[in-house]
Amino acid sequence: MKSDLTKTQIDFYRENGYIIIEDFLSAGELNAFRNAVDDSVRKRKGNKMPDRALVYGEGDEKEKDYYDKVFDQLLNLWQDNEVMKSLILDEQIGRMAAELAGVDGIRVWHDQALIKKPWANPTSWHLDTPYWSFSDRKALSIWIALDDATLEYGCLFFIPGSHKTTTFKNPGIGKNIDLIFDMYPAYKAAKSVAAPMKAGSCSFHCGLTIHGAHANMTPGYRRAMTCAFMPDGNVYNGIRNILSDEQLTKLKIGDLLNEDTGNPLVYSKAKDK
Ligand SMILES: O=C(O)CCC(=O)C(=O)O
Repeated sequence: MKSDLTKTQIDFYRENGYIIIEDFLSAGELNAFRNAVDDSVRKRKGNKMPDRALVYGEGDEKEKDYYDKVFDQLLNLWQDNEVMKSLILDEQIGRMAAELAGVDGIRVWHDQALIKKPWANPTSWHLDTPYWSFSDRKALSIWIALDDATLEYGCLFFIPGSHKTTTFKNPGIGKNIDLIFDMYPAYKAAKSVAAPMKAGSCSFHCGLTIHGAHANMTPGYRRAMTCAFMPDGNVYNGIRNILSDEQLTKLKIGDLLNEDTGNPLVYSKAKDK
């Protein structure tokens, strides 16, 4: 795993709200994580969450036919797949996320396998952080390409610098790819950047960077493994997202989200000395 970041890479991330790291995984790691995702797909039998029959994303049900064809989405593979656990809880990735964000400690919020099947719909422009149960401008995700994610297969796109001005208000993610510009008309004229990646490469993006992905214009698969990271010390903001019924009954707005079972601290600068 190519886990060392240069100052130039960190500066690029802070300025643009994303960074691409080519050849992040070794061939052996790529093969192992690819197989692990396929294994989870088989075992989950369509369940998105490891511990409950939950369909993630409230809007999905209404327009199931369309959203089912954006991607297959499995969450928290680290909780029921040992190989994925080794990836998601890897301290090296945690350190990269913390260094890019500029924080001393980072927790896993949730992981996701995002699989664009043959001829999948595009992923409309959206923000991530407004969906999460905490509000932190520094929260971010890693996105690892497990297949070649080219322009044809549904690569990511970013609007560089957008993370500096977007807010925690949720513009949603609609069938129309441009819905976000109703809330952010200033970005309607912005230049987007494609992020094609070879299998094994990865990107990090800030949860407030406007991003989306192309349709899959091929009969092949575009598998990606992602993980959202929450800077340590964040508090509950009242949004449910992945929280369980049990957590919801206990949590009050303003409570620390520091349960190691659900949101493990994967990197702490204090322990890294
Ligand atoms: O993989 C995709 O199509 C979209 C990914 C995404 O939006 C994310 O990882 O935040």
